[in-house]
Amino acid sequence: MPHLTIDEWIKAIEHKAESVRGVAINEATDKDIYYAVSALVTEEMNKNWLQTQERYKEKQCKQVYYLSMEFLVGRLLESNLLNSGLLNECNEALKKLGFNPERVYAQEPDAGLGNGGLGRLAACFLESIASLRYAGHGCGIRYRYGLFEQRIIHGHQVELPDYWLKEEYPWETRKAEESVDIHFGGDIHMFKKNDGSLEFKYENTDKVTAVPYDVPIAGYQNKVVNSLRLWSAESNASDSEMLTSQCSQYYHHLDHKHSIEQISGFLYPDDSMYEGKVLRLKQQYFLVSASLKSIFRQYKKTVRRSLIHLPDKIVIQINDTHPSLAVPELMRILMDEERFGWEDAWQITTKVIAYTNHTTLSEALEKWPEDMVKSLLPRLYMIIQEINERFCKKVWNDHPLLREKIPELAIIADGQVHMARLAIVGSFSVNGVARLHTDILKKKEMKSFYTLFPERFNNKTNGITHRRWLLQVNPELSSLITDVIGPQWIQRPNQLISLLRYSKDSPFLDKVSAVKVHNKVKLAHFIHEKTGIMVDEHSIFDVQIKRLHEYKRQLLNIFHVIHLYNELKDNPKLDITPRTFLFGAKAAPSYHFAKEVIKLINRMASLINNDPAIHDKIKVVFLENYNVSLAEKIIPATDISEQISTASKEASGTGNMKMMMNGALTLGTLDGANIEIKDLVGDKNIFIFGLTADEVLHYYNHGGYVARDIYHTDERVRRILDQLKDGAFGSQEIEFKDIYYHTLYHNDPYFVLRDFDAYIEAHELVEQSYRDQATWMNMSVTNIAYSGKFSSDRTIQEYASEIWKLKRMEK
Ligand code: 26V
Repeated sequence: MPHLTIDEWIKAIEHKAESVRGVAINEATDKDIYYAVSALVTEEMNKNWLQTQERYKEKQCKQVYYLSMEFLVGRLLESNLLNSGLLNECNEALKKLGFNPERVYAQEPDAGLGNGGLGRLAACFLESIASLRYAGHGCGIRYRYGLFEQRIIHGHQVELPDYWLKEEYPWETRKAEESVDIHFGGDIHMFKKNDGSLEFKYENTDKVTAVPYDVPIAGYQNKVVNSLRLWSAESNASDSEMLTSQCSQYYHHLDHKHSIEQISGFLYPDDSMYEGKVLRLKQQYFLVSASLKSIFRQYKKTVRRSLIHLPDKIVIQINDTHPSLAVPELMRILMDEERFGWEDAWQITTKVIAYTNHTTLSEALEKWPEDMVKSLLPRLYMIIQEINERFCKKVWNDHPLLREKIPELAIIADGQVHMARLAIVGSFSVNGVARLHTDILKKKEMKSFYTLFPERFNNKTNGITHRRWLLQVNPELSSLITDVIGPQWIQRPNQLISLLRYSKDSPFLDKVSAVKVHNKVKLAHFIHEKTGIMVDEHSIFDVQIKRLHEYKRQLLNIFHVIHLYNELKDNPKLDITPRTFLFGAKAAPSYHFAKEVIKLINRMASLINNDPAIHDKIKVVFLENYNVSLAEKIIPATDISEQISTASKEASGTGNMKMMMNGALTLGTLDGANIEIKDLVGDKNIFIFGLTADEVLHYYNHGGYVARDIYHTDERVRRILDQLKDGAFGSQEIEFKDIYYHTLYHNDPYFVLRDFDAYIEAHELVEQSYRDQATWMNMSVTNIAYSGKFSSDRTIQEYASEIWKLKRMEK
């Protein structure tokens, strides 16, 4: 289908609307057209999907499996059209048929199978793996409910279930014949065989069927189509088998079936505090066991050599510790099913598994109660015990200097299984996701492990797919770029650097600026439609969009807004450049403080937006239900990208990269990948403020910070906190005393007050800089020019050559 003309496209869409939806084109709805176009692009992708699989089989090339509890893919129709080389003609055909392409694409549910950074990274990685012609696939869970839908009602967050599969999902193919059985619980029997070796038999396990649903992942115009395999939990006993049974058994059966289906029931929200919930542990084992079984099946079908060669053909990257049961499960399969001895099985396992760490927040580290692991996964528990014993013995014997560290190194300690320790011990590579983050892992969080295994630790700074996050979401900017430097940047994002030649070219800067205004106008319409708030496209669009968490410091942002508001109330004539403060953030349902911050932002929005004394100089907008599709609307319209986490806390950040690539300037701390952005663009093209990671860590280790001192010495801060305590922004039901007490009585653990002054000063510099549009646009284009480094193509290239040892498929 590649070279259909627009007229042929029109015919094909008409025909598909009839054949798949049974409607004539003049009766068709946006939904009908969405399904018709999806069917057309599926046909195109399916051909390449089959061919890609055949080539992998024939060449027996090494493959990477990316195991992740989350894949935040968002909508797929437009990106599939783009990568299949069909987008432009399709758009034209749709318009000629009288349909608005954007509205057609918006018919698709936004697949929210992830919480935020970690899940979206997994989706970007799959796109880059396919675009770079690597053999690599995702393995995840087909949750029936994705991350909750957020509504803001009277300023409060309310969560609704995200039942995204209500209608047919055109991208998935159910592969019932490739189902596998997963076993939980049961009794383990040990036999001694004649040769002295041990054999394990399991009885009375609870059996769950894992059914794969495959989603094609198309590379950019290269005919490669890889797979994302999402597992769904089903009960294997059919309803009809139960017809003959007694009534009580029938209800028992239904109950059992329901509890099995719960395993792929919903995605857990990323909480402020890690909690060991048994259903989550079931989900993790379900993902790991199903994926490994299917990897083995594939290996046996194609390679047909002893499994001792597994590490030459397969590498498994685990996305955080969530799939770290892959270590004992791989050991179990190799020993109990494939009859390897411990040593060989351990050799294979530790050559196959690689682990990525995504956070150093200690409260987020996964630990499972020993008893829970023991009763849910008795055989895995035995294996973890053995891994732990051998490991601790080795440390004791070979590393006398680390003997006293054994309690912090042991995989099983104080009644808990420490998953990060299991992942490090059981893998050949441990990577952080930005330079600073990896350094902190080595020097602090995982210091003793680094002493033991220095060769395992490495950095892979995150990236984002520039095809979705620039080419697709900002077509106007993309074509301006292509006009001046040619289209090669689409395959080689580093070539964006050629834009530097145009960073002082006023006609070019004017065009880039006009595109930004155009995107802001579009977003302004959207905001008006959703919230009724009118915002000025000539105001500075100052944006913070990310999960709500104390360390990300949305509170610091809103304190600045309150400060500006106070200043304007004191002096209504104050000459400031108009600003629009935009927020998007979901709080975990049980995270009380985060929800208070959402309330405060919404409260300030309604006060400020409706205060005639402000004369529209500032507007505050909280857009509900921040997700991938909303990000796609906001990012191209952003002027200021707020990346203001407490230094050392944000492992990398990826929103910072997306906004930079769309010409926004970063206002940020020296944290995560902000540091690498700064190193590239230089101090004059970024607004950096606040404590450094070393300073923050020094305060944590040695004390010396007293939040109350700042309250007493900085009257701007005191005024804001007192306003919160005294109900200046409250109404009868709403008040913000918690924020006041939390900040002052817990000594402001994220240094909001400590960085306040530096933040205000940085904002003043932003404001002055914006007044000089020529300089601003020069800064903006400089940022775009250097953003190529943050393409996930670069990241995947590094994973592939340094960790996975994969070669690209030939063209
Ligand atoms: C933890 C939990 C615990 C409760 C159950 C659900 C759940 C889901 C996820 C997590 C861990 C989240 C860690 C994470 O998302 N880290 C982010 O990873 C990004 C990609 O590397 C990085 O850019 C962000 O800085 C980092 O916060």
